Amino acid sequence: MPVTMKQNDMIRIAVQKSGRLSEKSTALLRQCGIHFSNGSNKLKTQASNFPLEVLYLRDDDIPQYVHEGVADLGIVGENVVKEKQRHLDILEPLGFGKCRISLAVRNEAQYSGLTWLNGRRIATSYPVLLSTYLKDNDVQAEIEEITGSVEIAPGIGLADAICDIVSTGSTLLSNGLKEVEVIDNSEAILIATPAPSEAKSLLIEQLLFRIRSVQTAGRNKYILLNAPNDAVAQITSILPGMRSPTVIPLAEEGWSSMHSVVSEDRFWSVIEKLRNAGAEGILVCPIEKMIV
Ligand code: PRT
Ligand code: ZN
Repeated sequence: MPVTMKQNDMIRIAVQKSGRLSEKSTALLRQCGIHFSNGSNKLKTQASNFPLEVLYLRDDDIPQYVHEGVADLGIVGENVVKEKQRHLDILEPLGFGKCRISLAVRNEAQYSGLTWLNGRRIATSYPVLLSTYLKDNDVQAEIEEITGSVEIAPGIGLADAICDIVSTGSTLLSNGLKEVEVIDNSEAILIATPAPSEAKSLLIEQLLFRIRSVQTAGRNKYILLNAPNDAVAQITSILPGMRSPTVIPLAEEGWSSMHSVVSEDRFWSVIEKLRNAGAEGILVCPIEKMIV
C-alpha cells in the first residue's frame, strides 16, 4: 500500500549547537538545498522548503534524543555514539570531524607497551571506550572519569596516562604528553532512530538521498580536456568516468574535447597519465551534486 504523507509529517534532525561539528553539520544540510535560520539563541528552527526541524543540542545528548525518537536523525561524532551505547541506526559516515581516541603518557615516562598501564591510573571522558579497550587487551588499570581538560591530569598527579581525542596532536605536545596507542578512530556520522514511522522513513530516505549526492559530489571532480583524436582511445582508458567520457569534436580539425568525472583519491595520478598521453588545456571543476 502506498504511504500517504500528511500535511504535518515532518522529521527532526539533531545537530551540535556550538562546537567542532556545528558549522559543518548545518553546512551539509544547506548544501542539500535546505533553508533554515542558524541556531544562535534557539533550541530549534524549522526549514522553509523541506519538512524538517533542526534541533540544536549538546553533542553528548544527541544519541539519547535520537534513540528515544525525540529527533529522527542526528549528526554526531562516532566516538560519542559508541560511548553512549544507545541502540541507533548508523546511516552514513560524513567525512568531517575526523579524530582518533588515543592513550598518552608524560614525555618522560618509559612507556614499554600496554603492560606498562597495569596498575596505573588513566584519566578520560570516555570510560566506556577505554574500559572496552583495556578489557580486550587484558590490561588492569584504574579509570578516572573526568569531564574536561583531561590533558592536565598527568601534570597535576591525578593520573599516569590519559585517553582522549587527538587530531593534530598539538594539545598533547603543549602539555608535555606523548601519544602511545590509538584505541579508535572517529568522524561525524548520521544516525537515525531505529524504528521511524513509514511516513518519516520516506522523508529520511529523501534527505539521505540528498546527503549522499552532496557527499559523492565532494569526493569527485569534473574534468575537461582537449586531446588529439589519435589519443582519444588511450585517454578513454585512463579516465574512469561514470560510464565513459563524453567526446565532442573541437572546431579545429583532428582534435576533441573530452569530459569526465574523476575521484579526488585518483586525481593526481590520473592527471599525470593524461598529460603523458597528450591531453592539453585540462580544466578541473567542483561538482555540486552527483547522482550515481
Ligand atoms: O558542548 P558540546 O558538549 O556539544 O561539545 P564538546 O565540547 O563535548 O565537543 P567538541 O565540540 O569539542 O567536539 C565535538 C566532536 O568533534 C567530538 O566528539 C569528536 O567527534 C570531534 N572532534 C574532532 C574533536 C576533535 N577533533 C578534537 N580535536 N573533539 C575534540 N577535540 C579536542 C580534544 O578533546 C583535545 O582537547 O581537541 C583537543 C585535541 O586537539 P589537537 O588538534 O590539539 O590534537
Ligand atoms: Zn560534549
